[in-house]
Amino acid sequence: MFKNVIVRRPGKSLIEGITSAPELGKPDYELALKQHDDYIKALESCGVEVTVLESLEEYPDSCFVEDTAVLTPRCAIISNPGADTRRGESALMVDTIKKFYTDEQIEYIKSPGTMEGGDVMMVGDHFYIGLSARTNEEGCRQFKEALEKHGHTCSVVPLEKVLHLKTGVNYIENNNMLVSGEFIEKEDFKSFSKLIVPESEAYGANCIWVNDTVIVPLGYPVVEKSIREAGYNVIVTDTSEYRKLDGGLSCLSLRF
Ligand code: CIR
Repeated sequence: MFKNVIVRRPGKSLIEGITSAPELGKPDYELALKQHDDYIKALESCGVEVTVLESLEEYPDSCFVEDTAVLTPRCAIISNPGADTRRGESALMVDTIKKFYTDEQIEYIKSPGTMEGGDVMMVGDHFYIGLSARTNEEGCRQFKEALEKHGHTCSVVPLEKVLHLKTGVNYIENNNMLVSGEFIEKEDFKSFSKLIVPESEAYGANCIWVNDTVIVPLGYPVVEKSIREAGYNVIVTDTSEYRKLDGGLSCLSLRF
């Protein structure tokens, strides 16, 4: 179960965030703020305490806090983002993370290693890390070493197409995994009970499990139905403005 969540308000500079899909247009800032409010409410209704950090105008993508750290029941690993414009975001999370973890529990990914938390998927004590355009081999090596020091295990999953590992695959507990595209046939995930996400709803693969509820983005009916049929309580929330910047539901929070 998760007790805590950290989010960061988007700044007005959000509209300058990194995107691979400029054809979707720039985010509407006011609508993004409203969607952020709704996201926080959805999380609170799952019984977690949400820490809301101030926006950082100098970092357009800083509301995507998931990329700045990986928080486990035993340790916190501060990332080193692979995107140049995001590199400074991780250091700015440390003070907040120190409210929840001791210095001995905190590890740091250092250059030339790069790592973004969107590439990390927790399955109990085991962590999958995507080798991606943002997380390099040295980042994976340091991450594995840090996890093992604290009694976790880790395996590396090379990515072919998507931005982050969790863009395409998400564990929703009870052995259930949402899988799309390149992850449907992956050997690494063959022992899980798979909820297959159709290509037309690929963005919907990024859902989050929070204390037996699954939060699902608005507009992905096939995904929503398969999660309900798997027996979960579902909350639907709109993330249309974050999608314009390749950001999904998981990217907007750190859950621990
Ligand atoms: C970026 O490209 O870094 C942001 N525009 C989106 C980050 C999405 N984060 C995530 O998938 N964890």
